[in-house]
Amino acid sequence: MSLKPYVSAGFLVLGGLAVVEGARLCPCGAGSARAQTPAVASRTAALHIEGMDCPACTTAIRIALKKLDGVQDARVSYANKEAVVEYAPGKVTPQQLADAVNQLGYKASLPKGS
Ligand SMILES: [Cu+2]
Repeated sequence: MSLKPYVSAGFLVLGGLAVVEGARLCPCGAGSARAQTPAVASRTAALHIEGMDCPACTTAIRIALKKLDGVQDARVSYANKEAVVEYAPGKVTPQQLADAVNQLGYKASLPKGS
């Protein structure tokens, strides 16, 4: 396994937080799918994401999003440069979703008015 230069970036920013998984380790080809959990009250947010290099980057992003408390489902499209996230309002905010993606080294933006 080879470490790319940008892998270290995630460690510097986070200080005391134990979010080592935040480093951008694209599992290109090695991602494992997770079972989807049934949603209760949920809202959907669409994030625009720049910086995905290959389709497997979607796996890294999806896993990071689904780790967040309150995220019920996340679908990431490489072709559309978009993540569609089902989340529980009150537990997590769209901005926190974008922040999680940004911590991986991508650039997420929220649609205006969301
Ligand atoms: Cu990739």
